[in-house]
Amino acid sequence: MSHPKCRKCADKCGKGKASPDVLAKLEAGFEKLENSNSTSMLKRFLTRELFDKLKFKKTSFESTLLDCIQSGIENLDSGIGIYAADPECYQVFADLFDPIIEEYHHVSRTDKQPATDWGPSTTFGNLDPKGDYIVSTRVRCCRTMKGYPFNPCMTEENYKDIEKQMQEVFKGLTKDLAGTYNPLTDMPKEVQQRLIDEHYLFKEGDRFLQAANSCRYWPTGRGIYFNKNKSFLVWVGEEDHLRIMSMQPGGNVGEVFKRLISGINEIGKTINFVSNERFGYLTFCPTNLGTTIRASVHIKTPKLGADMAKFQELADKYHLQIRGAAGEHSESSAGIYDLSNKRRLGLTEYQCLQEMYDGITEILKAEKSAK
Ligand code: ADP
Ligand code: DAR
Repeated sequence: MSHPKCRKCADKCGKGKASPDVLAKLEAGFEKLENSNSTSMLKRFLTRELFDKLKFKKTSFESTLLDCIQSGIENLDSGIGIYAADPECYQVFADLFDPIIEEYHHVSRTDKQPATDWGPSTTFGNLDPKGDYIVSTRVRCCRTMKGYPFNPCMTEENYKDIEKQMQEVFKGLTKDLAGTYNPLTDMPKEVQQRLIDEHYLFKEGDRFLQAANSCRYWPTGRGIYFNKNKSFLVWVGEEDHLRIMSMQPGGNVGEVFKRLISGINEIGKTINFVSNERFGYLTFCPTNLGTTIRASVHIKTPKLGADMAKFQELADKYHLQIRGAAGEHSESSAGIYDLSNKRRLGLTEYQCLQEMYDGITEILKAEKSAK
């Protein structure tokens, strides 16, 4: 089956097998990786035997192993080092993706992702009613639109199609979700930078995404939707086709979660999201599979931050990830940290929120009792 919309098919680069040019790049990349001291999961799991088994394969979108591992070859300091170039990659290159997914998400080969379950969002209240510690709360999901590959294999038309479909969907959002779509193509640089600095908008592709061929045709087909008070937002065309998020100042997790559920359900009435029974909602990066939920707080924990080894130990105990307040690959500033659930595959949406909620509750106790 070929996908006329897909770049690779349009290039007609051959049926079902990687081209000699791709094979040469793969061999050179594998040798570079093999001779490096990279500690990425790609390096650890891609043996020569597995490489030889996978290097000729292509998906029906014409994605190759190179499309998946090029970022990990370019960036030897990657943690993971691999992305799915299209949704089929999780099957075609399963021998490489499976062990990485199982180790990262602590799931087994036979596990199946539970059905979507948002639970009673009224369970979650305000973690910090006085506002002494939690600066803001955000819950985000990633979604893939059926029929399209991911970034490395997308055509300029694909980006435009997805953006056009979403602009129609956004017009139908009402009440608390009503707002405007803001394409990056029309956005003055200073407005873009301010939205990034205020934590609403994604940064321009980092080196990992650049090397994964995720930034071609930029900024075509990229943009951000937000409602009147920027508490419901949708990123279009960044790392995933869609990043859907709800956020607000303070620690009212229940309000943030309820708004996300309402937004996702509204968008889901029109857009077919890609999912399967093993991995739930499929995403470009395997670290985001399953519920795709990252529920985070920006929290002032200067005392815990004074001993990062101990702070990390506490975060690990509650399956929390510590990031800087400017997002991934950023450092904390002024004792404010981004704390979020680490697990998103193998549990329900409700359980992800419960895990974050319970973990942050313990973190607050520890910060309050720290000397
Ligand atoms: P993602 O959450 O989609 O993986 P990042 O971690 O890069 O993406 O965060 C994207 C943006 O969202 C960054 O500007 C980051 O500061 C902001 N952000 C994440 N969590 C929160 C939060 N709880 N409150 C405010 N901004 C947040
Ligand atoms: N470059 C990837 C990042 C993995 C997780 N972050 C994402 N998906 N934004 C790595 O292998 O480090």
